[in-house]
Amino acid sequence: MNLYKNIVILTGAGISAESGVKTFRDNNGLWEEHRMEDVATPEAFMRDPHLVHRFYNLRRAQMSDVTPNLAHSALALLEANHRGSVTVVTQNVDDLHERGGSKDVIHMHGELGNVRCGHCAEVVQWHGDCDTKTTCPTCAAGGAMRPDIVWFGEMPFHMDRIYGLLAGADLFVSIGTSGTVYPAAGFVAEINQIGRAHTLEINMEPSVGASQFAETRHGPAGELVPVFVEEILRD
Ligand code: BV8
Repeated sequence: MNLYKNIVILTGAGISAESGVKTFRDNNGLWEEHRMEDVATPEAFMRDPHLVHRFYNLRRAQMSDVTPNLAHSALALLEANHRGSVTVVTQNVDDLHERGGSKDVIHMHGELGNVRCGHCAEVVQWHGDCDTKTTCPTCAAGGAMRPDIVWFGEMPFHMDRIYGLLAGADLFVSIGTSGTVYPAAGFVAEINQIGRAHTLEINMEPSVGASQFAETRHGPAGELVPVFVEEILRD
């Protein structure tokens, strides 16, 4: 009889690192080349839309060069075989969870594969470059398209659904996140407040919030996540 019914898994850039996707804060991370304020805020987009479009166009183009790793496929295996529910809440904007086979994925910080019209708010799938000349396929407004990404100071997506999932979880696992960005970094405190779930952190090194987890395992996600999944499915 499996111990856990409702499993919520939070992931961050660290789960995509072994696929070759740069993380944000590791030594050669994304922010090293750019100050966060220069590329991931609405003010930055107003100030220099070309720089911001270039930053996201580069990352969107990189998506076709990377493939899911063993951690992504292990989470898909868990979702397919676990008798209860398994939901991935990701801070990542890549599509590696979906390409790894996960079905129930919530992108709280948006997706590189979508752009949004600042004029009519339509969200469209986008795989090429987007720039200040791109017109909206829905309302034909020119120069109003932006990455459908949650920037600093903007409200993350699907928060009601996420807090509902946290309230019903009996296992909360955080994988590959430094625990520096809110509200995601606050989910473990939310879970501990409710007091029903076991909490596990799987990360290369202790995150900022490591002490809030009942259990921590440190090392590469590609190694540790398959072991964790195997344990859960064996129960
Ligand atoms: C909000 C999209 C409220 C962009 C991202 C002052 C001013 C303004 C805001 C704030 C402020 N103080 C606090 C805030 C809130 C702010 C915030 O938290 N700031 C931080 C910096 C203090 N948060 C926000 O602004 C959020 N919105 O609060 O709105 C609100 C309320 C009402 C009305 C309106 C608004 C929005 C935050 C979202 C920002 N967007 N991403 C993009 O991707 O380009 S955040 C960005 O950081 C990514 O999404 C990323 O996922 C996220 C967190 O980073 P991590 O994923 O953790 O990545 P990181 O590199 O840090 O860590 C990787 C980890 O993996 C490391 O620990 C490493 O050891 C590990 N690792 C590496 N390799 C491996 C590994 N682990 C395992 N295996 C490996 N192989």
